[in-house]
Amino acid sequence: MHLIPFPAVRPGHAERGFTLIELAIVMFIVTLLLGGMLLPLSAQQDVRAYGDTQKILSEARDALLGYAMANDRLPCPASSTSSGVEDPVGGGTCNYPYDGYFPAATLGLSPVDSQGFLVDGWGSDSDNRIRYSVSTANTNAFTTSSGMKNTGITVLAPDLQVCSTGVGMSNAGLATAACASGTALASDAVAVIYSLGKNAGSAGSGTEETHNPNPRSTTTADRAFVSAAQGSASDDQVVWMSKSTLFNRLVAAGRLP
Ligand SMILES: [Ca+2]
Ligand SMILES: [Ca+2]
Repeated sequence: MHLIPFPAVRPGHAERGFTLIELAIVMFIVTLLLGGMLLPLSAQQDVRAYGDTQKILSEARDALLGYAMANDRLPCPASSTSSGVEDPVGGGTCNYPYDGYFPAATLGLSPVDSQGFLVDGWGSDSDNRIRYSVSTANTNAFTTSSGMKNTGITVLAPDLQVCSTGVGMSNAGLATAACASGTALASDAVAVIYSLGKNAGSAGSGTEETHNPNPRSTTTADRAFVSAAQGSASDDQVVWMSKSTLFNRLVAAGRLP
């Protein structure tokens, strides 16, 4: 009885070379398949990070409303060294009204990084910290204890602006910064909360997002922010608190008028 192994293992046989070619083809196909799978995977991760960030921003806004109802004022933004605590503690005249961070420690919110700052869904780098800005209108009434009640609901005029584009913005970098005509998504916002988005590590290079203060922006912080469509000009994710929402909650809580 003669059993001959198959495929043949005899040196020099033609089928040996053929097997190697087959292996190469299989590896080539596997590489193609993996490549095809990796792209959708990263796209899926982006969708998840974007969604997580939107949820974090929305919860942050709710937490601010809760804080306002309990404390008769909004917290001041945290500074880069205050470990997520408002600066100054106790509110009043905020040290960083337009270019500070969300005071997660003051509000007891998570997820925070090792230094107490609320972070977005894109990572845990210091650039992934959630930004928070608050109106200084009516002599800081919104961040001063009982400031809103003492000023009166009819006099209060929060002045943060959220523009759909930075194009044509007037007085950028000045106290009177304003959206171009027809581009204001809000012109009387009390607070603006935002993430620098996926490009946080190099944030600020997009023509729109340069109007939102971030570590690499050369634009002076001001009261106007840009919430543009997601794209090369901006990937920042921006939410804001409207005057009506805040007043509605404060009246319901018996804090106003
Ligand atoms: Ca960005
Ligand atoms: Ca700005």
